[in-house]
Amino acid sequence: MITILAGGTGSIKLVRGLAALTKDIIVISNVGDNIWLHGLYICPDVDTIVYGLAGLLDEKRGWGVKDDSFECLAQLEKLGAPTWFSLGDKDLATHLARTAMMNKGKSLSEVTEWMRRRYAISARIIPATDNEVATKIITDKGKMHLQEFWVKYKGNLAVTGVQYDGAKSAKANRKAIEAIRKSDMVIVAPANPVSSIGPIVALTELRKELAKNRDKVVAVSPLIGDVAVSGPAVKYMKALGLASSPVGVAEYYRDFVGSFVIAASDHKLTPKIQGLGMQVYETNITMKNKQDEIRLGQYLMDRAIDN
Ligand code: FO1
Repeated sequence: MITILAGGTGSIKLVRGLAALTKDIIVISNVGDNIWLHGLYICPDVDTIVYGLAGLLDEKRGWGVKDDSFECLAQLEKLGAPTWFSLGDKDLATHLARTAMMNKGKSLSEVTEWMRRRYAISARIIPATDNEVATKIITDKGKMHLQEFWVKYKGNLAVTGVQYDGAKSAKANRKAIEAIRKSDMVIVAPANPVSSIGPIVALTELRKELAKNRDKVVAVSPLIGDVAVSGPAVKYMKALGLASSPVGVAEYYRDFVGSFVIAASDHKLTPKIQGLGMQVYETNITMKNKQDEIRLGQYLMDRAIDN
């Protein structure tokens, strides 16, 4: 069994590669991006994983449903409602159904489990916690939700810090803890370390469980050289005083990751990462198509057998 810690756009490719190779995979999903808008609970990273595995994802954008329309959004605009966050008509079905079920007392895990069954997805998808955790970005314009910073302000503000509101008191999902304990290998997807993996490992019990199982935790670098595979990873890392390189990511993960996979082109960084007590693997980590996703998935599964 393989467990993978995942965000959204940067993670789905590897999740899909692994899912093509085995049914025995559990995804622990970030919930720090979740936001309430128009009275609806939006869970971008959970939804990207669900849509990606169901074959519904808009691959170009990396989020939302493919071939979606935005009629509802246009109507909201006419009503003067905030429309900076583009919710597609098909995507809205997810948020409507989820919010209605949660209003009747279902947890986010229960709703996600129901959804993956409706879409006949064999991988299990577990939100890291059923409590609300919100990633907040501290900027020169004040503290704001990650979605506000990234979508409303297009990431064009100076960042001085990142906080995970609610994480201290949030309870890690029991099934996520069990998955870490029972898996042959735990993979940290090539996701934004601060905004996708950060909110997951900010959950005290979950981080402790990972640290206990450090030897079987393998992270794939989200950076090649000093360039992020997707999104604003470098901006957040700089704000936290981390080096914007795979070494900076490895330092951030050092207490709970035992092996680190980097691009072969970053070979010169290997000794530094080994110096953090990690095994280092060098390979091609770029995923441009389905073959790439499966190639990297297979590479990681082979490492699980090696261990
Ligand atoms: N990202 C954008 O850049 N602009 C949007 O309008 C936008 C809408 C949106 C709607 C649903 C959804 O699930 C994701 C959406 N995203 C949008 C992506 C999202 O902001 C982030 O990229 C993720 O939260 C990061 O993982």
